[in-house]
Amino acid sequence: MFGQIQDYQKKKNKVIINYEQHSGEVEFISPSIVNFFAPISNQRRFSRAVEEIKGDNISFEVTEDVGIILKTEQLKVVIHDQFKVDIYNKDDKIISKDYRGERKPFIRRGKGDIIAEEGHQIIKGNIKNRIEVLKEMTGEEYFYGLGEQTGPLNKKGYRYQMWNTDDPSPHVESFESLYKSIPFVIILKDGLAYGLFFDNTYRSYFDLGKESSQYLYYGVDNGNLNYYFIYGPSIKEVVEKYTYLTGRTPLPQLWTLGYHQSRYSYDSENRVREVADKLREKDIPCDAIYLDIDYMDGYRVFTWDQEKFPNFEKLISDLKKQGFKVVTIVDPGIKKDNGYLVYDEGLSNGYFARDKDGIPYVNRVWPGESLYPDFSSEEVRKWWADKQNTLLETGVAGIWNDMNEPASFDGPLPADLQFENEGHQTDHQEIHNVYGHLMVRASAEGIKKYTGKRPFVITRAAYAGTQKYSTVWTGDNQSFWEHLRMSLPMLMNLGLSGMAFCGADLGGFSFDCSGELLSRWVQVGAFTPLFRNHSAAYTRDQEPWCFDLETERIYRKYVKLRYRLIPYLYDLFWQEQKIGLPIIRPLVLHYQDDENTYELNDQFLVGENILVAPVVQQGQLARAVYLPSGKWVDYWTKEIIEGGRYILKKTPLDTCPIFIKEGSLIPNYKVGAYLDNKMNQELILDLYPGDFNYLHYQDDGESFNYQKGEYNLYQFAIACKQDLTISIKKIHYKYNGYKKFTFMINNYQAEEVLVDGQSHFFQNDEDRFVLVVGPDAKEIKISGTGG
Ligand code: MIG
Repeated sequence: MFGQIQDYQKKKNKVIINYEQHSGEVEFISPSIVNFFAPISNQRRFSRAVEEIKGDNISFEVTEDVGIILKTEQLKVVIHDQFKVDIYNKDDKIISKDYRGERKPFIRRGKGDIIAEEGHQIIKGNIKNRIEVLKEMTGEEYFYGLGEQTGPLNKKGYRYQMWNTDDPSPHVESFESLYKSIPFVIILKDGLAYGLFFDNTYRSYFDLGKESSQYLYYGVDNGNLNYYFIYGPSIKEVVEKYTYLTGRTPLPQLWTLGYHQSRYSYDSENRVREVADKLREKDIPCDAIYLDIDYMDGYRVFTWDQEKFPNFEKLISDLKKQGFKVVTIVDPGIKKDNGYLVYDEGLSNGYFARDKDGIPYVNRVWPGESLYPDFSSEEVRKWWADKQNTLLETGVAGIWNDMNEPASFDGPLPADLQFENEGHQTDHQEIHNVYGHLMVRASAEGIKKYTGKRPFVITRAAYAGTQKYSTVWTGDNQSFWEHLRMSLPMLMNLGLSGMAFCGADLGGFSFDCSGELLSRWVQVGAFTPLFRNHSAAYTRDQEPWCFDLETERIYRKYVKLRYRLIPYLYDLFWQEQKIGLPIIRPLVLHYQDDENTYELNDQFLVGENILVAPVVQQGQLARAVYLPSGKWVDYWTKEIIEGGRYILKKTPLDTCPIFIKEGSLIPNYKVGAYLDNKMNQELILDLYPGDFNYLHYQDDGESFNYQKGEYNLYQFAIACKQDLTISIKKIHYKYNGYKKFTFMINNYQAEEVLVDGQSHFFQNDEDRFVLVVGPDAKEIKISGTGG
């Protein structure tokens, strides 16, 4: 396609290579991130994912040998004819090599036509695309990321398609696409990791060994060749650098980390009040209740049904008094209906996508005949941001954007549907995968503008970089054990793909949940960043009290565990917005040298310190748990266990195996009915002795004042020989801080405690001791036994 190298020029961080047929650009974003670009469809460089890169000067050498050799302090990139590239690390080890041979698909034998007639799926041969990138594979690679996909953690042997898809049938491993498109893969080989991010919004294909064992394949039909090679060598660094490019989830409001109760639909004021009262009566902490499509007046977005919700504002303010936030669904489809304000405004201003003849395009979704706002236009996004206020001014606290793949009932949107695209008109093929991304960008901007608070948006469709605007959920799963099991690798890979704030419908959306399934699901949900029970119309009620007393008890236990852990989760979000690491993580992220962790599908870490090994099979009363090397403490029994091996754990229905890494401090809050940061005057420190530092972050949990410095940062330095020393330092102190600290020190019995030199009261319990100190304590010296 490119031909032979003619000549090249160096320009700042870039080298432009002129080939016989095209030109290619190689640009260093940092010493370990390199972008490869070639204008194929047009000359314009434009990204929906990468909004700004700092453009620091990167120093690199250019020499010529068998190819053009570019060398930074981290990488050696060798560019050849045909724009083939080979990349070495600084030790001159080959990391990635373009494949030069012919495509050699595995042989597929069979009488295709007859099988197809019977209704079986036939796997088509290799796809040919206009733009193709093939990289050599040796068979020793592990693949992670790729956003929200079915199948296991390691994507080796799978093929995926980037095309946002709403398919309500049960998600299974043969699905090549779901609702989100994140064209980013992390490759781990010989203990070294790198990422490939193909920033092109057109329908694209990733084949990671399904077609052949000799190469991986990326293909796309349109747009430009535009991809980033991101060297780690740790997975952590790959994720950090990928999110440096595409952005990070900003600090959320604290309440969004609480428990959320949803249903398709709580469709009247009475029903909503009933659910709210029940949550309080049953002592199940909860921060948010969702209104699904039936709250609207005939599915007209930015309206509500006056009969079923005659006192909408009063409902919301009453719920507020009970400590609930309300999140309302808003779909993109605008009902075609003269006299309906949103439709009239959209039509008269030309805000809807048009067909190739310039006529506003109509398809069908919930409201019947509907039109699609063109979110690729800044003006439309501004209008949409302003529309949010219709709901926000009533007290609604968050916006749920669904159906934004975009979905349609009368066949797919035509390929030649026209979009404004910031003045560079284009068609549906380019916009499809970013339609939801652009919609939630507008929603988030509206919430920020009208509430002044950190926006909470939840979306089904997404593209690379959507994490800047919205949290995501994984769409219409089912109440299957299989889907509980699958949600773990799916959420872990979403996290590695930048979507730190993610969750699956707890209990399953479609189909009927059972008490046992719900009990196991809440044991997972309690740790997923988004913690929301949601279920479909016509399925049996799925609120925690609709099964039996045992289910209700287990549910309460894990929701309360979640509420205890809130400050730990919030600390993870505070770190995340600086480095981009997800909240729930596959073990390989922290134990990259331990091959036992490479394919752990049913265990995860919460941050670095909590390991969760949930039960995801019906009736399973024991399970194997892999503990990486080091010491781990069983969260329930406080037993200390030597890692680097598998152990067997009993798992009665109310027990989810949880382990805390020795040398951890897990900050806790007292559990209340809901989260109110102003009430959190006491921090409880669940301490597992060791030698380490822990940083704890505190702010008002809702506003942007932290950006003006109104927050606290505490450093806890723990040293444990025989004696235990805890030093508390206020590294930054500009917010109304805690009134006391309660330390719960596990597996340690104290004999004497000195706080800043004064002898201090403490209390030994069975396997730990408890100590309460004032807000200004600086140094705690403990002599005793344990640790
Ligand atoms: O199924 O708004 O994924 O969460 O409850 C049709 C109704 C449309 C799909 C979403 C689901 C939501 C439902 N929606």
